This record gives sequence, C-alpha cells and structure tokens, in this order.
Amino acid sequence: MFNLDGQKVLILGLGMSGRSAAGFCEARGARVVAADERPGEDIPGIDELDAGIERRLDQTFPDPGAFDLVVPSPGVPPARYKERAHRIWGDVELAWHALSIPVIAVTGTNGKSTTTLLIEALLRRAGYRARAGGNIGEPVLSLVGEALDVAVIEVSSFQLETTDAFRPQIAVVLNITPDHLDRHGSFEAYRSAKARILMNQQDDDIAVLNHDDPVVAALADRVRGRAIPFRTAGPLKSGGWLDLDSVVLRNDAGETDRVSLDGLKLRGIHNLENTVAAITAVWAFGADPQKAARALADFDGLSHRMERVGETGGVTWINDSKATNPGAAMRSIESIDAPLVWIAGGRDKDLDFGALADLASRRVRAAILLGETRAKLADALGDRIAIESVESLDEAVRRAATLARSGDVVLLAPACASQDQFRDFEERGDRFRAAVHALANHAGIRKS
Ligand code: UMA
Ligand code: ADP
Repeated sequence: MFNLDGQKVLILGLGMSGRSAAGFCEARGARVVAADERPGEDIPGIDELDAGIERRLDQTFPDPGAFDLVVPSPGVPPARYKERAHRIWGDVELAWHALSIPVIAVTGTNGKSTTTLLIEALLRRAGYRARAGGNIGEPVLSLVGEALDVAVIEVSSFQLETTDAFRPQIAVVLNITPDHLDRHGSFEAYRSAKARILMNQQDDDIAVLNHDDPVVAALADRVRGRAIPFRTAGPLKSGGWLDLDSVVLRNDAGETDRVSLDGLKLRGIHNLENTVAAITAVWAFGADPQKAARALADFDGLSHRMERVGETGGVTWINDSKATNPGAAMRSIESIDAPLVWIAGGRDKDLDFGALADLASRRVRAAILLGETRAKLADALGDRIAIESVESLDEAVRRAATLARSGDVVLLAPACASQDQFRDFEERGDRFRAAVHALANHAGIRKS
C-alpha cells in the first residue's frame, strides 16, 4: 500500500477532490490538515471527513511551507502555495502512485468527458474491467483499491499543473484551443499545462494525438514513446481516421482494420472526433476494436452536451451548457443544420470571442446574451445579427420562444463559465431544461 506514514500533509480546498484526498492520505498514515476558506456549513460532505483529520475552515490557508506534502484542489490557483510548498502532488499524482493498473488519461480543451466515458464503455464491451474518474466529476482517488484492469482518467489543465511523476501508459490529447486564460495567464501557459500529460512518458508508452488540431499535432515532437495520430478530416499513413461511416485503424506495418460506426448515437461533428479518438485509444491499448465498438449503439450522449431538451411548436431546444469556451460553442453551432436562435454569455475567462462572433454572424439568426460577458459578446458580434440582452436564463428562454419560428433550433451554448449566475454548468443546464419544460407546458407560448 502506498505509504504516507507520519507525513504532514496539507489539503487545500475541500470540494470533491480535496475531501477524497484527505481521506486517502489519512488512511495511509499521514497527519492531515484539511483547509478550506469557506465556512463548514457551505461545504457539502464536510461532516463525512474522518474525525482524525484536523480541519481549518473559514480562514485563510495555513503556511504550505510547514508541511511535507501539499495536495491542492484543482480550483486553487498555484500562486496560493507554489513558492512555499516542499512537495506538491494533486489527487491525480496521488492516485497514479497508488494504482497498479494501466492508466489511460484523456485531456484536451473540449470533449474530455465524452471521450473518457466512451473509452470506458468501449473497454468494458471488449471485456476489460475499466472505470472512469478524474475531472469528469468522480474523484480519481475513488478508483484506488477497485478490482480493475484499467483506469480511464479525465485530466484538466488544473490537475496537470499538480502532477510530478504522473505517467499514463496512454495519453489522449483531443484538442487545445483557448480556455481558462484567467487562471493560466496566457495560451502558451495553458498549452504547456496540457502538454504535461506527455512529460513522463517513456519508450513503451503511447500518445494518441489529434492530427487535425495544429497545436496538438505539434506535440508529436515531445512524444518519447509512440505517437499515434487520429483524425476525421482525411486519411493517415497509420493511426485511426474517419472514412465515411467507419473508423480505419492502421498500424505501422500497414495492417488495417475497419470499424463500422453504424448505430452511433452521439450527434455532432465534434462527437465524431471524440469517437475516432476513443476507438483509436482502445485499439492502441490492445483491445479488440470490433468487440469494443458494439458499445457505440448503447452510448447515449451526456446531459448538458448537445442535449435535446424539448420541442415546442416545431422549435427544437438544445442544452449545451457544457460549451464553456468559444471553441466548444463553435462546434455546437457548426453541428446544427437549421436556423438558430443562440443563447450565450456567462463568466469571463479572458477569452477572445472574435472567431466565434464571425461564425455566429454567418450561422445564427438572433443571439440572446446574458451574464457578465454579454456586452463583450455584443461588441464582438457588432450589428451583423439581431441581438437581445437579458438579465436571466429564464428571460432568455422566454425571449427565445418569441423569436424562434417553426423549424428553428434554440441553442444554449454559452461559450463562458457559469459561475456568475449559477453554481456550475449543470445547474445552468438544469435551469434551462426546466424553463423549456415550463414553456412547453404553458398554453400561452407564442409561435409565429
Ligand atoms: N477553495 C478555497 N480557496 C480557493 C479555491 C477553492 O478554499 O482559493 C475551496 C472552495 O471553497 C471549495 C473547494 O476549494 O470548497 C473547491 O475545490 P475545486 O474548485 O477544486 O472543486 P472540486 O469539487 O474539488 O472539483 C474538482 C474539479 N474542479 C475544478 O477544476 C474547478 C472538478 O472539475 C472535478 O470534477 C473534481 O475536482 C473531481 O476531480 C470541474 C471543472 O469545472 C467539473 N473543471 C474544469 C473544466 O472542466 O473546465 C477544469
Ligand atoms: P469537456 O469534459 O472537455 O468539457 P465534454 O465532453 O463535456 O468535454 O463536452 C463539452 C462541450 O464541448 C460539448 O458540449 C460540446 O459543445 C463541445 N465539444 C465536445 N467535444 C468536442 C470536440 N472534440 N471539439 C470541440 N468541441 C467539443
């Protein structure tokens, strides 16, 4: 068992990740101090912490320099501990030391959760005991001690900042476009954080890289093991690529397999990319891709990702609340082949809306803007399309109902974080769904 006997460990932040790390370290013999700047009554699950864990709540963090190991939560910026800490290991690093099974790690700006869960489903169908965890919302430490053949871990840029020796056997990088620049400071710093997924890989490890994304493709130079490309926009010499309704898999020796995507339930071009990435990863892992692909027909998309939440008077309502950056929102808009009423806006992450606004001005009939970024988005859109500014998501849904005509799609793809008005993207999506259902039940809904 991974041992922290007698070590003084400081846990920073007691959300999902911090609470699991506190329990994990305590069970391995550490003297744990668990700190959170919020008062205890605001921290769900705080009462479940073991009594042996010392709590420091509702106060500024203790000095990291007084501890052998600091375990920061992903949401705690490095400036809070980096200078003083002797050793920094986030929960992904802790889990990696404790797991004695192969690890497939998935990162990228968008598509991580879908691809991670799809890889889990594909591997299970191919006969492996696989479980997903990490940024997906299931703390990675919950995988430790499970009877598994393989762990599939979604890793964010925040989590990769606190890795040290983390070395996934297979690293999947989906795409890198601007996100979280408020935290990382620059696109270069964000890209570097993502690239840490490859940092410790060795000769016998594999990096599955998106050949169509220039920033990801450029990472091939850093790969110490084998780089296996995947793409949807054309063939490759070897790797995994989309060809009509199939994924072609070809190794360096030229041996080729073809996996049919018949029955694929996921919608949208971005999900084709995620599917090709997932199939390529499980093939690279050594699973039988034909057996694995039987899972495609059972794999429903996740909530809050291009989720169809209702239809009213010929208008389709889609909840893509998880589109929390411009790149994701662009894919959502591109994926819809119908006149669009677009609901966007939220918390700013210092991101540029230029390319998104250009696309929206060609594809969107009307934009309904809310949240902290509504003026910035309106500026970027200029007078190219009809714009309405609203105070709340409920109001946005009501306005959309009056603007949308039969055959239109109303799309919530905010391109921004949710925390200006909501707890998280899930609360925002739930609120949207509820508002749409309330409309649908209301006889007075106006349709032109
Ligand atoms: N806190 C402080 N001081 C600070 C910052 C935070 O005390 O300066 C405390 C807060 O009061 C709170 C706790 O820290 O109690 C929150 O920690 P956290 O924000 O790291 O949240 P967790 O609940 O531990 O969730 C984290 C990830 N959160 C973030 O990266 C912000 C979750 O990803 C992840 O699912 C979970 O660990 C399990 O691995 C969420 C996310 O938004 C979904 N991720 C980003 C994204 O996907 O874009 C990266
Ligand atoms: P993540 O975990 O990286 O946030 P998700 O699978 O939850 O990824 O998808 C989040 C959103 O990102 C989706 O709602 C969709 O708008 C967009 N998206 C998903 N896959 C891709 C992709 N491969 N490329 C670009 N955008 C994507």
